[in-house]
Amino acid sequence: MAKLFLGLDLSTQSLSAIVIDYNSRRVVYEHSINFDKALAHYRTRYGVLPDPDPLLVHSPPLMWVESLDVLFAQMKRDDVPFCDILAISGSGQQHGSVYLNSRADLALHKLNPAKSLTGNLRGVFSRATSPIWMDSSTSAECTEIRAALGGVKATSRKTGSDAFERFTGPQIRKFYKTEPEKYALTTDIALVSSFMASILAGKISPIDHGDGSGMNLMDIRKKTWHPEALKATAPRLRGKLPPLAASSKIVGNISPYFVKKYGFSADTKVLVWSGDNPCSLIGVGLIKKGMMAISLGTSDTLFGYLKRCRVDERGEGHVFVAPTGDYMTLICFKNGSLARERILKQFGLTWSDFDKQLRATRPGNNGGILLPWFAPEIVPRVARPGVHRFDLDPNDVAANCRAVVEGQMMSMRIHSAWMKTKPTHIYATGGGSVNTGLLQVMADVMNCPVRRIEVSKSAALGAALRAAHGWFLAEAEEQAWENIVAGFTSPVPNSEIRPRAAASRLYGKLVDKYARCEQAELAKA
Ligand code: XUL
Repeated sequence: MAKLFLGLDLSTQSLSAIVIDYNSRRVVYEHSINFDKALAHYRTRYGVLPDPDPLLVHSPPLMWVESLDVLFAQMKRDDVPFCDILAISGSGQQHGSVYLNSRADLALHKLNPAKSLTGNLRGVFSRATSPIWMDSSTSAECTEIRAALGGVKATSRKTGSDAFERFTGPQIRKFYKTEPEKYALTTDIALVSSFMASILAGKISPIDHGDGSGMNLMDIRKKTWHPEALKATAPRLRGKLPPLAASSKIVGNISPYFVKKYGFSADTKVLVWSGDNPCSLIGVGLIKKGMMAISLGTSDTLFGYLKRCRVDERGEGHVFVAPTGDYMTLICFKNGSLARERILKQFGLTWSDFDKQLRATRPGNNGGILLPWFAPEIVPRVARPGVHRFDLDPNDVAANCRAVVEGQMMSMRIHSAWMKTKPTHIYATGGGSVNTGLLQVMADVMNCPVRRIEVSKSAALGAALRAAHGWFLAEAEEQAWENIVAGFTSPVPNSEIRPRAAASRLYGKLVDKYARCEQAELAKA
């Protein structure tokens, strides 16, 4: 007998669904709705509203509402057995916020299946557009909040992260400052995640601790709203925020709207949604101390499980509550593939040439160092781009290929040292992880075995696994997280790359040189 759980993922560009059968450990259905294509009438590009100001990045929340009807209609056509789904949870792009007026609560309770979701919810917004994680227009508000909370170190200690432009608190503060009348008309502020859960459950949903950690508003240790942070952000804010809840919290049974329209069972449980990064942590299977993943994309992201709450007092890395109730970290390096591709282009190489050049050079690159800040960097914070070479000939093709990768990996090692957790394994994902030369440098620099995993849709899978976990918990049949993820998340067979002792020893010294070069350039800036 199958045990079906639905995981949804509302990302920047699409809404995706994964249905898993927990008993057979299989993904039995997957589908994605692309906003630009399927909902072209909202005129988004890559899921966001074009704006002449590059700092302003908003999306229309009504588009997200409509995408749910479009997705479920397709799933119905595909004969997904909605009536057998036991529980649903979801993953939302983190930090984005939705502003609701006094009509929202009633409209959610009374969703009318004779109308579409947009027909039901068109009038519930006090702000027509939602700032999302790509928005970086709130530098002034970050400075104000950081100052009110006592500086970078204090802000990180209190909320898990320094104040960041895309985080929800600074975004709310800007809304309050620039549109005070609309702020006053706002009765409820939701995250993308809690907004979608509210529609499914037909009532305002709590914000889960994981996504709540990305707001600069939650006390990262107590997992409650932080009174000082609320005060530093905007007046009367507490009354506009929902309660916070653990990631296993059931919001309620699914709204009758979905029962009548699509044939869900009235008993289907809706769990709180979480952010895409906490969901991906589970989707990739990082549930134990020492488990870390590095995703090699346009930007490189290091994320990992933390048993205890420990924050980065330099304010570069983020700490979020993990779905397990423990913690996770996320450190984003902007110059990932972006930097590797720039070297590739500069020397007219293909990826296979790049790999050959890496193999033709020796670990340590004879002391040659490259700081790969082709674009402004997030970690470490570098506002003005610049590529800096030390003991490195800018025309030496092979040495530059090695230097960009070694530089990136050494930077990851240096800027994740605050976690004080030596990884037992690193799981490499993302486009760049097919390059084994690159993974060897990663293993040698981090002095840790690297395994490759394929994780398309890791956030939706993580959401489905969270739904399973929460459902079993509510049935008083709690399952250990190891059981929950077993069979759904596993490395690519024979993909393990082990660190080489001599190379690791050499990097142990070279990181000090890299750190000195970095410090020297940061001091100049
Ligand atoms: C994390 C972040 C992004 C978004 C969208 O801090 O901004 O990863 O969650 O994916």
